[in-house]
Amino acid sequence: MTKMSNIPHISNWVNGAQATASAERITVLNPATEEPLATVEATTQDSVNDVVEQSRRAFASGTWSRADASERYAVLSKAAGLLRSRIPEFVELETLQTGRPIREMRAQLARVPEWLEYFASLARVHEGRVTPFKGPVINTLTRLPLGVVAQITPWNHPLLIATKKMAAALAAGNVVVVKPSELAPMSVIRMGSLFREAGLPDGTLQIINGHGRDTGRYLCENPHLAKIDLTGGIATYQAIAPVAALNMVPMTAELGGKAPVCLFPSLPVDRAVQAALFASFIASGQTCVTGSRLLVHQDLYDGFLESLVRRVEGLKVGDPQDPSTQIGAVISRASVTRCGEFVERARKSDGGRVLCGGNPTTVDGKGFFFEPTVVETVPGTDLARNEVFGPVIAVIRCASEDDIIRVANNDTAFALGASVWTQDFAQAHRVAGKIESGIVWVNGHHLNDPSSPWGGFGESGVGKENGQEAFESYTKLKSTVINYGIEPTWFDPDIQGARYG
Ligand code: TXE
Repeated sequence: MTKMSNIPHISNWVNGAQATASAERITVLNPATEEPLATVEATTQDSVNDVVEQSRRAFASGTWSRADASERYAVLSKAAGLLRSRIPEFVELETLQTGRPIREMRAQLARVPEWLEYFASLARVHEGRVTPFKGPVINTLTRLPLGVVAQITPWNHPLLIATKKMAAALAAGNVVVVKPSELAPMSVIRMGSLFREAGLPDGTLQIINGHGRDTGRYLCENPHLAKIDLTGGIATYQAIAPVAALNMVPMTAELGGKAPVCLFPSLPVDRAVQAALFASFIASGQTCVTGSRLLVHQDLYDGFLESLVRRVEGLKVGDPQDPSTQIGAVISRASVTRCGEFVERARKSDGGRVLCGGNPTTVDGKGFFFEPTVVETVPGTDLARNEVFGPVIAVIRCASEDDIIRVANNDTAFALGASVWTQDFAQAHRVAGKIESGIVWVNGHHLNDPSSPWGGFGESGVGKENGQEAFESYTKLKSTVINYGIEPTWFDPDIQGARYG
């Protein structure tokens, strides 16, 4: 085990420099080896409030908030280029701190610069509007930045999720305070110096560390925020939302999911199995759109199940640094326990049949690993309804197309992602149209793009990431009404038919 004194300390990023905020520190572990990687600050309430105050000054200075669109475009584009040139170092950090296979992190991070490029472009091309206002009046609508915005980001895709939020907010001219997850903050902190190199004015992007229950809470309770953007659990949303409401702070929240993977008999069995593996086991099932419910039409079911189990048993769980590893660690010991509890409840209380996996495991005797697991169950059970956020997948036999749609829509309060797999063109449209979910993929899963709005219905959250929707959610709309012909004669004597509105 590495000695604590040998590991680096990574300070907060404030006003364009590393800043020490506290005596207390948090140790970041490598989930695959349980070894400490670094320490980060446990930022105190006073320090959080100082950072927000300095951020307010940065916003008021106008250096970024009133910068030309062309300047925002130039800085974000340059940041994209810098990030693209440094992908290998970010991949290494991301793999170490999340325990996810290097193959996944290479594929995911190679695309992250696109988010900076997309929002840079939106900043440059975004135009206001002129409304058809009655009379000799010109009414312009312009979008202004909000102010100091807080972004609370998670550990499962640390860099992707933080970058998509930062890019949208910065493109719109805001000052951003990011609080990354204490479990995997290292890649996000490194973005501070990268943005500085790209020319972002100091104080425009602040990155502070700490536990959610302390630092995250202090940040969200600060009354001077203009928006809170969270990706995390529903409990976190429920802790933050009342304060945000009292402070009249709008929220975007990207919470959990229980994505159905709807598999129809027009698919060859092998392709249905490929689809299920892809949807379910990326990131060891730790994504908000994990295909955690396989809803399989009965005409496909038996052959599918047999082949699925064989393929899942063959998945290579291993060292995340090894390019041939297919399944890495889960984020923490607590997560291993949670996966085990889901399996136990499914088996003991809900009559579920564990078809493969079901147990904690280790690699070379260490790490937080859980076997890829498939449990046959029925609608309405704990595993069919609730998010595991791990590699424990429910498979449910469904009698018909209508049955699949009914289970997909009614069995859970989440509605973030869903996929429909069929070779029947009409069925694809019919089912996709009836599924109640923020994102529906047809013959795909996990597909994303900076231009494509991302966010759920119901308990999966409010608002959207990505796309023009995200950009606009980081702005406020100002209406300027310019009169060039209506005289203010209302209270003059003997005036008939004057207009006041
Ligand atoms: O998330 P948390 P956790 C879901 C998933 C998972 C569950 C819990 O279901 O099992 O959430 O995961 C910060 N005030 N998702 O516990 O705690 C925290 O420090 C302010 C879905 O890891 O919500 C971190 O930065 N901030 C999701 C961030 O919230 C607080 C990704 C997320 O951590 C806070 C992650 C508070 N009171 C989990 N409490 C997705 N949609 O991809 C915590 N935080």
